[in-house]
Amino acid sequence: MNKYFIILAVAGIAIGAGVVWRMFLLPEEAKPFVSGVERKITVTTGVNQWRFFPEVLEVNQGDKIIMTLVNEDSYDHGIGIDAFGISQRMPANSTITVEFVVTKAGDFPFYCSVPCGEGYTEGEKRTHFDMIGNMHVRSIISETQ
Ligand SMILES: [Cu+2]
Repeated sequence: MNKYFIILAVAGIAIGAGVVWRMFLLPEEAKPFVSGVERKITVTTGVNQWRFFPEVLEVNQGDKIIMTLVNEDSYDHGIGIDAFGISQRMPANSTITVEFVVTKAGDFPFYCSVPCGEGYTEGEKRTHFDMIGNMHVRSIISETQ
């Protein structure tokens, strides 16, 4: 038998199994969900704070997040939200917007993705690595809103 036919047949079976898994076997709460609701959120850096404001974000699964990012510092920051494929530079003294849909529920960390130094703010030493936060995505199934 032609080896290319065998390769194609194996690939076809693998893809078919994946489709069956996602359509029929995947638990309901693990399926990506889109609600069609838009939610506007603003995240700022402050000035020489090495902190995101706010550090905890609460959203509902399926919402389209329109996130306004305000960098008030005179140097660049960035925001990374790995769970939703966000890696966005926040240029100095500027406001930008990113949009994404939170298709899955859970707690997802976000962090500064651009090395931005360190310093003292209100007597406390803070660094780039302190710029972390948590995005809590409420499940459409297991939590009430
Ligand atoms: Cu940083």
